[in-house]
Amino acid sequence: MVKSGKARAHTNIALIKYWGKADEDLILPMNNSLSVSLERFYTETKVTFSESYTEDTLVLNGETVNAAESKKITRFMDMLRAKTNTTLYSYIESENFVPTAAGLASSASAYAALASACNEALQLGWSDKELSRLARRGSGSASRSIFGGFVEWEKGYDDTTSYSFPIDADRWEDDLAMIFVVINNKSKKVSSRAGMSLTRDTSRFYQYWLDHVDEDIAAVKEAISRKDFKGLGEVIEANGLRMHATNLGAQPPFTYLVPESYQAMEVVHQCRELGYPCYFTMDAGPNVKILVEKHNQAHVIEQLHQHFEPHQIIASDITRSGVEIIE
Ligand code: 2P0
Repeated sequence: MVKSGKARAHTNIALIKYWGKADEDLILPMNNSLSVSLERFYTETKVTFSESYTEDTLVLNGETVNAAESKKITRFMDMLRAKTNTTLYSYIESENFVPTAAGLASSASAYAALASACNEALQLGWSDKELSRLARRGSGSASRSIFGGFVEWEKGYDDTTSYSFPIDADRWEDDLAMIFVVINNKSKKVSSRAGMSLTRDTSRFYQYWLDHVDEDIAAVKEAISRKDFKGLGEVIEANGLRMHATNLGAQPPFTYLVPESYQAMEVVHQCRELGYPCYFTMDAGPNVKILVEKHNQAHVIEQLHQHFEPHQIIASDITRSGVEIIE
């Protein structure tokens, strides 16, 4: 018996960050987070289950993956088998459509696509809400990549109550874009998993982070409901910087940002002075992502070109499409 399914999921960038787990095994976060899904960056994954397989195999961009990544996948597939009473092993073919220069983490789109492909292959009939819970077990941010547009991940308190859902923005997403300034795509020294764990456990600033994140979520939702770009931008920029500040308070302290990251932030400030509103956010790496209204996108890119090489600058629309079955 052979069963297969193929799905596509877009990656997402958090505007209000997920930083720290309440449960490492279930991947329950310490706080709610909120993201936008990106048109240009996605993963397509085909999963095949067969009685003839004796283990799970992952082929990523045409190459069989290393033991560490394969261990994460096996753990995810073991969890799925337990949940669905399946005994079949899988052959997973995954392709990342992310410009290689972008150096973007793809675990969000990867586990969202895998969850959906498994749903199709095993004919589980799970809803998007159930898929969001399932994807979360692979990587926290993957719970948000089940949906398009603005998405909130409700932290919940157990496996059932922690999942993401879309936020109605009356198609405001169509007017917005995100510009990536790719500083470098080398592997990071501190993985996001290790970084958020160290910070949660040791940072003197972590409680402050937790105390203020709910008000940021509320302010962002209020800004979305009014299509208030300045209101949205000011909150997301402050939230991103505050996440990075928690890392400086960890023991030992660490940072993902490098001098070129600050240079890109400075260009964002200059753009605002020139009358092109735009706001930055950074994740577990040095790259800077800039949220902009589409009608100002070309102006901001022109300013960035004065400091960065053309190949370092990649723009993407925001997609309102969630995960989809493609075969
Ligand atoms: C986010 N990041 O909200 C935050 C902001 C990075 C910085 O989610 O351990 O790959 O697999 O749950 O989802 C990156 O962490 O971590 C991340 P795990 P994940 O997008």
